[in-house]
Amino acid sequence: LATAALCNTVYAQTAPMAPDIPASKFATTVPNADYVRQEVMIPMRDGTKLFTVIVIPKRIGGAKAPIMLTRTPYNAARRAGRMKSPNITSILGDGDDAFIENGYIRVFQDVRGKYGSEGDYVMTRPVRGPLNDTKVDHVTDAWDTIDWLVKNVAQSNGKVGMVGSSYEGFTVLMALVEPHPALKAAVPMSPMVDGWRGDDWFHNGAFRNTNLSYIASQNSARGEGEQIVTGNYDDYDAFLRAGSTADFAHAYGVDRLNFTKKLFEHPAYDSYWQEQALDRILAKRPLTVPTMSVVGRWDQEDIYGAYATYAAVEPKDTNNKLNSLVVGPWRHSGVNYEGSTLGALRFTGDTAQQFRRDVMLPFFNQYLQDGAPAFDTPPVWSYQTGVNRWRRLERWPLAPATTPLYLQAGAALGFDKGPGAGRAAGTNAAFDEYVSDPAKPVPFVPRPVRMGEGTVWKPWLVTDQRSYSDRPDVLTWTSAPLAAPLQLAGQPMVNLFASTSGTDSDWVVKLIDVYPDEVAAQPDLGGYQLPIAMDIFRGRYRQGLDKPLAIPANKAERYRFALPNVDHVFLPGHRIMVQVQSSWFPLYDRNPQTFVPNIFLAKPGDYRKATQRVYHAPGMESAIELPVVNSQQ
Ligand code: PG9
Repeated sequence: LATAALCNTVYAQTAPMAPDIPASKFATTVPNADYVRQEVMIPMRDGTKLFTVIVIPKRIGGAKAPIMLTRTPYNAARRAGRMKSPNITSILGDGDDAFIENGYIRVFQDVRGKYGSEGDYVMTRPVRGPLNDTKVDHVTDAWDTIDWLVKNVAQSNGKVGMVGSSYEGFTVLMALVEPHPALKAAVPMSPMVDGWRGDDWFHNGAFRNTNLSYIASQNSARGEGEQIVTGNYDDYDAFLRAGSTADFAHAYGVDRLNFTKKLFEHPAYDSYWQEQALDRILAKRPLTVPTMSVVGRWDQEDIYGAYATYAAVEPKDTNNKLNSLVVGPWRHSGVNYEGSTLGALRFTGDTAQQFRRDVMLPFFNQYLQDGAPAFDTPPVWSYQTGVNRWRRLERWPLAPATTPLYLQAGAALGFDKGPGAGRAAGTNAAFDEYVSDPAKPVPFVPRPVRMGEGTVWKPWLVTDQRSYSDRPDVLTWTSAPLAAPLQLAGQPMVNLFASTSGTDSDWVVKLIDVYPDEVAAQPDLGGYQLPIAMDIFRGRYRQGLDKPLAIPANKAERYRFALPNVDHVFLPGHRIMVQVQSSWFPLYDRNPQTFVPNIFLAKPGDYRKATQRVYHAPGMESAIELPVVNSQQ
């Protein structure tokens, strides 16, 4: 009776025409949740409020706990809401497993201007200074956020850690520029550090066309943005038919977005890029917060930044305690997912979880959890590929110097310069040559190219290179099968003597591990050409990254650039291979091979075939200088 009366009363109070969608945000109740989830707007020093989600595990009860903070442009509500569930393990990501098990308070915040946060969005907003004349940046926003959290989250023990990958790794590094005293430890993963040298936007001056769809989706709206719709199944066709990258951007309207304009206005490594490179900024700051930089060996988006930051900061780490480096056998952000395979490669179990549980968690715990034991943080924790094992190292790189591996006549590779200083018996050629045709650029993965598909994009840096080694526009040199293991630990350097019949040129160089013809344990690896380190260099920058210069036609010039770091053992029976080509499409924009002031704006007539020569002649001994380590460490 009582219930019926209550119902009648309630119904009687709701007018038939009362609006049925609440005026303010409505959320269903999640009964029996093992966490408390709060959404707050945290005020910054300029009055802008940033949307922040705080997830507190109920199991900590009345105890105090540390906060693990991530600042993101990728929707904090979703980062803390993978699915609706009463279980904290279901609402947070796989990469949060170690934090969940150890009672951390997990916090995600939308950066200014994205999703629930107020303010203007500026892509990877530069630090206050010549590029940022406002009073706020990610440095101040992180500081203000941490200050608010430790003062307003009742369960906070006053200690905060920061973690995040890629853009979220960039915001971790930004917080270290002027860290809040409560920020006790940081793990930037695959951080975007230098957009021109080797992270997302360019590699050595060659532009990464994938960015245009990223910019469309991130910069066309505060929330979910637009997609580029080409009507082409194969991205190769879509980009080739458009013409230059600016033509492509124009065709789909993304040249109207400010960040596209900024990219097109700064094709060289000018002050715009130099002044926002975070390794350069952090090198000038005191090192006070224990920092563990993490990256995947085959990180297809930000393979540069973690090593660069570690190297820039390392001279300040006098006791080898505060600045550490972790490299796992992962793709971009793979550290936060299952890590037992990558493409065709199989590793020793879930290497990503091994790192999170056995290294990252005790690293954070010692600084953040009251009473946690000290952890002997490895200065470098590296997964050695080829032999598949984790190693604790005292420094990086291990190899004190490099040893040249010469591109010899007769498509051979060797640690000597080859017969007749580069002229193999029976050949007179002082060079090998190919024709690079911008109308038929070399694809970076087998066609059809589907850059937006995770199964194509995520493992592409371990793609079997057999599809390219026999192309007439790719040069290939191969060593004899190795009789003994060859261990590399450091950064290979390209030292190429090459000419072009054009007046500009790209040089793509790949260091490859060729598996034996038959691999009984895993037949699909028989003869596999596994990329160990590959990169591209835009020839116009050979005399200075900020000094684009035409290349004199048909004149051999020296091109010197670093490949990504390797920690790899070429096993006996394997062969070493080097490939050289002049396009890597459509990931990288095409070099027209005619010098023009700005390649973004090249016109159809600028794209011309060119004859490319790579020399192995006296005084012009092309080589890849390898970081060889002789003893097994
Ligand atoms: N690699 C992505 C990105 C970072 C920074 C700027 C632009 C893109 C990312 O995964 O966040």
